[in-house]
Amino acid sequence: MSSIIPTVAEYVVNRLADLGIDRVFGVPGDYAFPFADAIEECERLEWISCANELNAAYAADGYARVYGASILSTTYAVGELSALNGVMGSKSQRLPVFFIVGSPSTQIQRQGLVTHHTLGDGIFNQFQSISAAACCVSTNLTPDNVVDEMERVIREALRLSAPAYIILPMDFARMPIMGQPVKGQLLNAVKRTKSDPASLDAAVQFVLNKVNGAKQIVALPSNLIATYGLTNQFVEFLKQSGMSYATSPMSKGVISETHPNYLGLYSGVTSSPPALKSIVEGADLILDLGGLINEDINTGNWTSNLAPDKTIVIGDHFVKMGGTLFSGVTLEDMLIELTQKIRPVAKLQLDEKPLQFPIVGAPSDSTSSANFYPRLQKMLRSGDVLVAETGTCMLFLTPMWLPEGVGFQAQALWGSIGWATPAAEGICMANKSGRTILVTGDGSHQLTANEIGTMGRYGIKPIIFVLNNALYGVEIIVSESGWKYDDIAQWNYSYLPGAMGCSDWFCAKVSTVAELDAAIEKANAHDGASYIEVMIPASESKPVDIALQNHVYKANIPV
Ligand SMILES: Cc1ncc(C[n+]2csc(CCOP(=O)(O)OP(=O)(O)O)c2C)c(N)n1
Ligand SMILES: [Mg+2]
Repeated sequence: MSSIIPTVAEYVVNRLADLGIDRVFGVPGDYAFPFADAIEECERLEWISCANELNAAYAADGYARVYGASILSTTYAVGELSALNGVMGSKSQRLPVFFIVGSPSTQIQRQGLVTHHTLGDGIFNQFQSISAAACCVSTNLTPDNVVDEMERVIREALRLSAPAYIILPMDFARMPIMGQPVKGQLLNAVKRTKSDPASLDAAVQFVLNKVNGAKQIVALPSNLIATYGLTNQFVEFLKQSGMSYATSPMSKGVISETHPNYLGLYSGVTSSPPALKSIVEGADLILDLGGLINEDINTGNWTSNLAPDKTIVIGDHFVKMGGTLFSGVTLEDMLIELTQKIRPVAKLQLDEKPLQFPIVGAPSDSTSSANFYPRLQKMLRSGDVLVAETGTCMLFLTPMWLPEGVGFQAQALWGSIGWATPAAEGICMANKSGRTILVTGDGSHQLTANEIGTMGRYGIKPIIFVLNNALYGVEIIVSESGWKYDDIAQWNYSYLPGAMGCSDWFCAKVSTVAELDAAIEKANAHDGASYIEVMIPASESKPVDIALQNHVYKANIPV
């Protein structure tokens, strides 16, 4: 920090850097210069200039998935409003993103001056409520509230695992703070909210009684296990209880798929292996760790059948079964207590094991989904994180069995196309353990492809597969074909990295299996980023049967 007493902007960025976050994703703008200056001066933080604010928000989302929290910085109004879909996505996916915004000075605001990035009406606070709605907590900082407010905001963002909105007028930003600065701790050392002891005892006893009275028990961990940093605790719980578990499209990757108690991917009629549906639904007790399992896409369009009277939901801060509800209990404390007190339970038997997809296709065959996905699966190795975009690829990637140590990230609930490309940037920057492999459809990629230039500029080394079918293919699958609005502009994707200044990238366009094999071999060996455009026949995207469409969109809405 430049002065002995830090300025408000310096204090904010340093207090967030205390958490161990080492990058800030953003786009600078004059009202936010004090933040940008403080970030550039802070040795613990690197400023990552993204192509636009939406990309920055997606990148911050990706970073928070791996590290546990992240920082996003934009200017007032035009910047923050551009970021909002991304920040709202982080709220939906339960990720703490500290969203810091610089605003016009209080001198400008008090005089009601007509100034840029406003509606010219002298009203300055009308965008705050919009941005704050994408967050779980918000604060308007001043020199005298900044110390207390930063503690409150950090605590709330971590308690609710969701974004925090921090806005700071430009003049206040350059003033010294009042009060005693707080030196924070690294994220994994921060004490999280504790449960009410009596409620915790009662909830734990309730769950144990149900467990003791059940013979076939299955756990369904959600993404909250990862966002609250509870993966190791859940592994310990599995060790003590011996309980079988399944993931779902929304929670794929939160926990190993090689564990002996792993059953597969539960997703209603689209469960994999298919027999898993009856195993999960036939259990006499289901521990739903998160409470979002019955989302439509997560359950093959609500084809799940999890009896409420057999399902205990252990949520972020509550435990619920039918009309019985315990509040004031955290998921973390529940897992810790249950790990200590649970008796070993029977392992569920499912004979079908998730497998390596067989490698198919002759060298001269055209590339297709059938020959691409097995090759992708084969190239995965421990430490890799597979990033999956919304679109047809999700239908292939969620049932794909992942080798040990391979992570999986998707925006399965919010589902905003374009997320995956910048998110892969943030994930790659936070993922110190291995490679980051992005799979995106061409249509989705067109929304945010300009972030490739940022990746090249900062020298990160993702492996990117762009699936070129010249269509919004998945939209055809879920509706009638023939609409022109599902055709997209035909780009030469493999030229993009070069055009965006990415040097030392291995780029290829592949349309035969031999070319695909050669490109994967090259990408595996290349010490640099790779960008592989894979041609996929448009004819693969066929509408599902009209009866199924009606079932999905008209008939099968749960009441
Ligand atoms: C921001 C946003 N806009 C529109 C949609 C609707 N949508 C969902 S998937 C999709 C098409 C994806 O096409 P592509 O990435 O090419 O994948 P494909 O299915 O062709 O492999 C669209 C437009 C969305 N989910 N998010
Ligand atoms: Mg497409």
